Formats: sequence, structure tokens, C-alpha cells
Amino acid sequence: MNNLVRVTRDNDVAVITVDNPPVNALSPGVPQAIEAAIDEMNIDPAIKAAVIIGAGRTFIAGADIKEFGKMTSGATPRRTLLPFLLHIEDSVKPVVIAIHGTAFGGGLELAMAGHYRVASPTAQIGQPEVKLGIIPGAAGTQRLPRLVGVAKAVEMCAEGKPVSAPDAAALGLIDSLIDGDLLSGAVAFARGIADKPIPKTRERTTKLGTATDNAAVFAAARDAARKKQRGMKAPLAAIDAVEAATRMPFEEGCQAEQKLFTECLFSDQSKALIHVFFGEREVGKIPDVPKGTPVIAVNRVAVVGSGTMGGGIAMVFANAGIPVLLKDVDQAALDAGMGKIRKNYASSVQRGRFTQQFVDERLQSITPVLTYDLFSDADMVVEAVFEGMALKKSVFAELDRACKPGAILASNTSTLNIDEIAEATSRPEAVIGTHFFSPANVMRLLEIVRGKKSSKEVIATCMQLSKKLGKVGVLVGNCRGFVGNRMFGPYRREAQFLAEEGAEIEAVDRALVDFGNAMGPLATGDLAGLDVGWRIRKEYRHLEKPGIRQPFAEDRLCELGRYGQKTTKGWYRYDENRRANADPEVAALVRKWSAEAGIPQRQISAEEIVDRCIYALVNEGARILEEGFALRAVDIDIIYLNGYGFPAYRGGPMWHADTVGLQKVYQRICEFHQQHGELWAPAPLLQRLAESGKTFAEFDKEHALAA
Ligand code: 3H9
Repeated sequence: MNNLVRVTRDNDVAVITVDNPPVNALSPGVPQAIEAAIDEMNIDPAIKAAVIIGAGRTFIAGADIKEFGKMTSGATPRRTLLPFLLHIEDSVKPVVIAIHGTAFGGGLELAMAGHYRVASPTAQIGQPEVKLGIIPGAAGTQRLPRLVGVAKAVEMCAEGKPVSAPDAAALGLIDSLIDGDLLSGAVAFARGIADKPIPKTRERTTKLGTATDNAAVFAAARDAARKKQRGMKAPLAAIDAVEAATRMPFEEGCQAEQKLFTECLFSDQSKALIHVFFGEREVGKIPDVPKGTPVIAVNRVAVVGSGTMGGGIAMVFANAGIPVLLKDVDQAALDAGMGKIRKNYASSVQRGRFTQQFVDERLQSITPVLTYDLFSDADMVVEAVFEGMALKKSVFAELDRACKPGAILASNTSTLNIDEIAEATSRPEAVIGTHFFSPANVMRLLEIVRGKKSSKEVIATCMQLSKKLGKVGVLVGNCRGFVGNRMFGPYRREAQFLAEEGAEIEAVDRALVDFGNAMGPLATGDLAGLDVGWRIRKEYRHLEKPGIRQPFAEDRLCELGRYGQKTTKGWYRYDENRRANADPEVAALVRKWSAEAGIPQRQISAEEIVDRCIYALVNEGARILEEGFALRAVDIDIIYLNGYGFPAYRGGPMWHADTVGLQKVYQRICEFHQQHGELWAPAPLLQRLAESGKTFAEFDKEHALAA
């Protein structure tokens, strides 16, 4: 035994407790110790059965994900858990698995090698490996269909979504749900089955279905995977592996699974998704705001502005069980805002996302108001009024008067200077940016904008709150556009330039969608409203350097009233179902405007479209990183994955650049610099990293060490 696994006795039952915090992963040492405990039990005449349980908050949440990077880099040899699991399954005395918290990945695979499974009703059970770009690699794809049937196994392995313990019990994955103390229930269960024959999952075949039924299941699953997990390899590999379970004996099926698992493990997609897994956790770590920084209790919130953003933000708080005051200037605006919220909720009920009761309760917790009278109760206010400095300042001056000391005063601005807004109050330490993304109740990203004077307490509260709201909070500095939109500017600029240089509008969008983005850059403009950028550009025109090329097509489209989806015309023409259709009128206009501007027209490849748009993101990201407006390259990645539809399997723009190779990216940017001028000046950090053969990931590591 070792300190990762404890063995105790409850009379005639051995209790094997895995104690490998935080999530009892199957790190090296854990399987060996469990195996030794099973061997010991089998030769001890006083013991009739064993229970395997997890210490702390969870059962085994999977293989140790940190080990995968070591294996693919060659630092440690490739390990397999298959013989270990066979060892459990071949135990001559029964092994009962007791599950609480999560039995994920290798944890579920271990559970299925046990002879019986019992669980707390709140437990979650699943094979989430595809989210890491891999598939179950310890016979999960072989044992699961034998317990739950082929269709459910395909769904669980290819989509990665867990099932609740009660659902798992209904499926036959769990033998008994245990209310109350799990361990005593599991021990009693073990005593009850100790003298019965020992069922082995791998020997079961009754749920493996017929070839005809299975063919339809696999075809439908492949179809769904290609649509819903577009571009991802692991879901298709998972389906192949489950199919192997239906066509081959167990041992051969395991070999097929191993082959697919290994291909996935060594793929760029898996490396990217593992980077994302750790990145999502890393962004919560702020070097100068350590764990344990005091936080403010946020029990009541107020939102100023009931427009699309304000309404969405109110829903976010209401959904998290936090009562909200929603303020607007007149009854008509407030009624319209509440109407939109009701409509959004109604459609969530229709789609089965929420129950009517949940929605009724949420709606009750949103109180529409026309004055600041009740704001003195709020622990936090989020301002979401129209984007304009004068208006924001007057709102913050009002908030300063109306709110209690200690309340957080947050702005949802996407472009304006937080420090300038903070100056309108007598308490700049309470002011911070909370930049939600549209639609606020759907998008996971929350950029938390740190002002010069934002207090650590306020920052720590917002970071913690983001989790409660179901968001990924990323702390960013106060520069124009913050991190996400500052990078989005050059990205969309290039998309427009490409159209102005002769690329077809649909070809620009198609290239980026084929790259994996949720939407093309021009279609995204239509969705957000082209007039938004147009207004901002007009406000900042005085800052543009003379002689530097600016895109013009969108401004001209706006001058013609083509604001995008909201006016049914933008880059595209939209039908009543908001479906985009190519518009020959726009193509002709762009050609005419380009000719007038003397821009030579040429054929442009999909590869150039992708390089121009994506490397524009990377170059700006490198500047942001060097200037310290993002804490780490991975923070930029997480922003792009959760707020801008960047494909997770590419790991985010900075990780993607590392994967391509920074030398190659830098060279291409130098070419663009020569061809297109100053806008493409390579970021000094990118140049340094490329010249020294380093990556953004290494930059992050070096910075973490230095901090
Ligand atoms: C697998 O099993 C493959 C198999 O088929 C076998 C093949 C041979 N490993 O998320 P949290 C860390 S693949 C290493 O904040 P929560 C995490 O980084 C695996 N570390 O907590 C964090 O560290 P830190 C399949 C892990 O309560 C800390 O634990 N399994 C692992 O919000 C707390 O994590 C999965 O994909 C791990 N497996 O959520 C499950 N898991 O504090 C992945 C977590 O230093 N894990 N850490 O930042 C999860 O989904 C969530 O962590 C869980 C807890 C729901 C368990």
C-alpha cells in the first residue's frame, strides 16, 4: 500500500479508500495499491468482499490528465490500465464500487470492472474523454455498451455528457442507490452479495444489440457528431470503438480501442483540449490576488439598463438564484426589457432547458424599477446602459450617491476606459468592469476588467462570482477593447480587407468556418450589428493615424442603412428565418468601391484568408500579452474559446500559433508586413519568441515561475 490508498476492515468486508486529492485521479501508484489490496483480500479467509470508495468530495474522476502530456512528450512511458482492471474483474471475491461525486473516465472504467456498483443519488457518472480530444482508453467503450446498451454507450462516449446516478440506475449501470451514509450502505450491500455468483461485465453480451439495429445507431451518431462536434476527431473515434465492441470479442475490442485511443492521445486536438482543460482552471489564479483574499457576499444585485445586454445580465443573476433590481429610465423601456426577458425564458421552456416553475421563480426574482431608491440594498450593481462616456459617468455618479459603502460598482462597457468611469465616483476601488458577451445568458465568457484602483477584494469577488454565474471569468487589463475586442478589431479588419481585395464575401466566411470557427467574421458583423463598430469608429476617428489603410466597406454599408441582421441586410441578405443569402448587390458595390479606391483585385486562397485573419489575432494577442493586459497567453485562449467561437480543438489563437510553430507564424506576418504595411508590424514578443525557438506556453511557464 502507499499513502494514496488506504485499506481498512469492516468485519468481513475490506474497505479500499482511494485518497489522492483533489479528485482521486488514477495517478501512478493508485492502481498498483488497489491491485495489492485486492490480492490481499483474496488470500485473507476472514474477508468476504471488498468495497472501493473515494475519500473526500468524489470517487475517482478519471486518469491523471497531467500524465498524458508526459506520455506524449516521451517523458514517461505509455501506461495502460487494462491489466489492472482485468485484475479487479478477475478477483475471486466480489468487489463493490461505491460512487459519490463523480465517477468519470478511468473512474467509471474502474467501476465497470468491479462486480457491483452502488452510488449516492447525487453522483454523476460519465465518459467525458472526448472533451479532452481522446476516447475512453481502459475498455470504457467495451464495457459500457455491455451494461447500458449500444445507443446509450455511443451517446455517453461520443458526447461526453454525464448521467445522474438515478438515470444510471435506470440504465443498469448502477445496481443500487444509497441514501444516507454511502460507505455503510456499500458495506451492507457487499455483505448481501458476498455469497452470490460474481458477474463480470466483460462476459455480458445481452445488451450488445443486433447488427441491423446497431447500424442505424452508429450512422445517426456519426451524423450528429459531424454536425454538433464539427471538426473533432475523438467523437468519431469513440463511435468506432463502441462499434468494435459490437463486432468483436472483448479482448479484440480492447485492442481496437487502444489503437484509436493512442491515435487520439497523440493528436494535436487532444493536446489542445488538455491545454484548454488546465487553462480554464489556470485563469482563476491571479498572482497578486491569492486564494483566501476576502470576498464580498453578493446576495442582491441591481442592473442599470434593460436593453438586450442588461436584460440578459439580469437573467444570469436570476438563474443563479440572486434577486435582481432591473432599472431603466422610463416605463416603456422597462416594459420592453421585461418583455424580452419573458420571451427568452418562454423559449427556454419550449426547448426543454428550464421548467415552467424554474422560470416563474426566476421572473419573480427580477424586480423592474424606475428609480435608484432600492439600490441601497444591492451588494453589486452592473451598469449596462448605452455605450457613451458621458452617460456612463452620470450613471456612476448616481450609483455613488445611491449605493451603500462596500457595494461593487461594475460596468458592462465593452470599449470604454474603466478608470475614467471610476473617476465619476468617490470610490474608484469599488469600480470594475464586468464585460458580458451577447447573449449574456448564453455566452460563458466574462471579461473582468481591472481598473487602476479596483481593490483585490472586488477582483476576488468577481472572479468567484463568475463561477457561481456559470461563467468563465478572465481578468484583463484596462486597454481599449480590453483583450477580446481589441484582438477582434484586427481580425475583422483583415476580413474586410480581403473582401476589398477581391475575395468573395462568402469565401471569407467559409474559410474561417472550415478552420473551425463558429461563424465567419463578416457574418458575425451582421449578427452583432455593423452599426456598432461604425459608431465606435466615428467616435475614435481622431485617433487614426493618417496614411494608414482603413477598411471602408462596412462603413459604406452602414451609410446605406445595411446594419446587418436587424435591418435584414448587411454583408448578406436575410430571409424571415434569419438565414443568410449571398447578395450580388453587395458584391458589386464592394467591387465598385475597391476600384474607386484603386485596390487591385486578385484571386485569394482560403489559406491566405485564414492566415491573414488568424495571425492578425495572434499578433495583437502577443502585444496584449507583452503589455500585460492579459496575464497569460492561455487567458487569451480561454477568452477566444468562450467568447468568440474559436474552435476548442485548436486550443485558442495563441496555442494554435504554438502548434503551427512561432517561426512559421512570424515569417508569414513579416510577409504581410511587407505586402500590407505598418498594420502588420510584428509584435516584438512574437519576434523574440520566434527567434529564440520558444512558444507562448513556455512564456507562460517562465512568467509563472518569475511571479
Ligand atoms: C481518462 O480518464 C482516460 C481514461 O479513459 C483512461 C485512459 C488510460 N487529472 O475542475 P476542478 C484537477 S481522462 C488531473 O477545479 P471541480 C484540476 O486541474 C480523464 N487533475 O474542480 C484542479 O487542479 P487545480 C477523464 C485533475 O470540483 C483540481 O483538480 N476525466 C483531474 O469544479 C480541481 O478541479 C475527466 O475528464 C484529472 N482527471 O470539478 C474529469 N480532474 O486546483 C476531469 C481535475 O490545481 N475533471 N483535476 O487547478 C472534471 O471534470 C472536474 O475536475 C471535476 C471536479 C468534475 C472532477
